[in-house]
Amino acid sequence: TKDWNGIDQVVLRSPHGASARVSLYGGQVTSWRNDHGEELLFTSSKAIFKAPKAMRGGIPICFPQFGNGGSTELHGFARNKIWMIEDSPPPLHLNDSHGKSFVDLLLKPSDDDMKCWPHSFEFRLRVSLAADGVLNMISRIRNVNGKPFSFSFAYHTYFSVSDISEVRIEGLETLDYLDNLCQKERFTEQGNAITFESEVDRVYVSAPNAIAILDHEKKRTFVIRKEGLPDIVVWNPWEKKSRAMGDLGDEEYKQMVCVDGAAIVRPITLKPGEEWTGRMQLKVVPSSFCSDH
Ligand code: TA6
Repeated sequence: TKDWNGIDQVVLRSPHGASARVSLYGGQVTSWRNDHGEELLFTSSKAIFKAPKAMRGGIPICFPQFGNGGSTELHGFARNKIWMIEDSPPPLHLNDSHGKSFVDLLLKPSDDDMKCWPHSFEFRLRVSLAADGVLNMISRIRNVNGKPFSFSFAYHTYFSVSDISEVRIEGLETLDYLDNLCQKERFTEQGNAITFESEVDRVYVSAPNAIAILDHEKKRTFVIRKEGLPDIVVWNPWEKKSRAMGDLGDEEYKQMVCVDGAAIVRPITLKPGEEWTGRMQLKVVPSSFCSDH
């Protein structure tokens, strides 16, 4: 199918009614729905499905850099490129196709990309949807260059929540984080789950491989599992920043939270011929009685 800008999107469907949508623009997952057809990812009502920026929502991919300060544009160029569908990618060592609906995408650098980031790579992305509606993303980045290169990476995931003030994130307690609102100064999180009452923009360092986002009002919990991605980004722009963003409604910050599986604090270095794999799995479950109280 085509998205609003005429760019191809691939729709994945589970036998029980769950679905996911992947745009070839950016390799961005633009929708993930459960068996009842409820959308689980946030998309701004003011999202722009047009270059030169990724649309505001879904799961844009940040590569080869997260944030600014590197040699490429903010959050890298991968989210602003047209990816190709690859019919028979090199086999994955983990069995990720059994019983799943999936698509394999490929990104290689253009001449323009090479000007700002002069490294040859092959970036393979598999997005799959399991029969139970679990969404899986596997990124494989290979150095096909003659010399080593380093990069940072994030699955910049916009979760849909009913009211940010009622949201808690569990799994990041007591970790160190770099605060983007304080020149990346390092702080240590206290023992409680994370809640939101103002802008948050942090990179939690060496986070556990499972994190939960509890949506009290919707009585559901997102479980994020990750491999090869040591860090977790947590972002909510809150009121003031939302007003300053043209592609986000003034009040829409209440309905979103970004929680990204990422590799940022220690960039990944690949020698010629080496490949890195970063995997994220998203699942939604009803909140249990215990976590609800
Ligand atoms: O940490 C998240 C973040 O880097 C924020 O600082 C914020 O500006 C953002 O991602 C969104 O970036 P974008 O380029 O998509 O507007």
